[in-house]
Amino acid sequence: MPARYRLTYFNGRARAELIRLIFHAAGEEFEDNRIDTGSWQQLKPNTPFGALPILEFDGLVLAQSLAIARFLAREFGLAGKARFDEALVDSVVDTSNDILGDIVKIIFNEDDKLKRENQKKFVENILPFTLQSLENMFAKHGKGSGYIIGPDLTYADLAVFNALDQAVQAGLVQWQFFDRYKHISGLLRRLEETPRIAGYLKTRPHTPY
Ligand SMILES: N[C@@H](CCC(=O)N[C@@H](CS)C(=O)NCC(=O)O)C(=O)O
Repeated sequence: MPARYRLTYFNGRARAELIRLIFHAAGEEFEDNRIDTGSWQQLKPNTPFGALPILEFDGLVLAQSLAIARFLAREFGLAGKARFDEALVDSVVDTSNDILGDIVKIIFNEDDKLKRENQKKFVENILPFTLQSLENMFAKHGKGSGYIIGPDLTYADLAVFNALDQAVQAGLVQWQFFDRYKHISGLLRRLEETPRIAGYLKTRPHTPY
């Protein structure tokens, strides 16, 4: 039987990887439809906003990576419990998405000088400031659970993991960079050891970004 959900994106992590991580963390089946640029030109006019990723299910189509991630997180119980917790979770996801935006801008910058400047600013200022802010969120809202908005795993944890993983995969920092942030490094270890996530990380396609 075909999977209920079909996620369409290019063959890369970028704006689809958080969605893939949500599926894997929840243990939900989906079709990971990775298309090439030729197929994209045909599909583009038939997508809601002319961009990927899109999620198709039950005859419906949803676009915008964060809208898809939030929808699935709610469906799978990974969005936070109380209304304010949901908002805190979203605030962490949006912060992680800002980091991802910075990474994408650096990777695709064709001006070498500007690229180097942005990379320096990212590694020396933006990333440390954001990591410390996330540490503060753990201390205040983690409830000693090891998850950023405790007591349970939410898609905020996956979003933090994803943004930092993409920073490492892009060669901007190494994993050791996070060691001095005790809550974050603990979370990264815990997620990497979670069987469903570990299984995916081992088998996912190798792509440059
Ligand atoms: N805010 C959107 C951005 C979507 C976006 O820019 N997608 C790019 C790939 S990362 C795309 O579809 N590019 C192909 C095109 O615009 O034709 C999201 O998060 O989904």
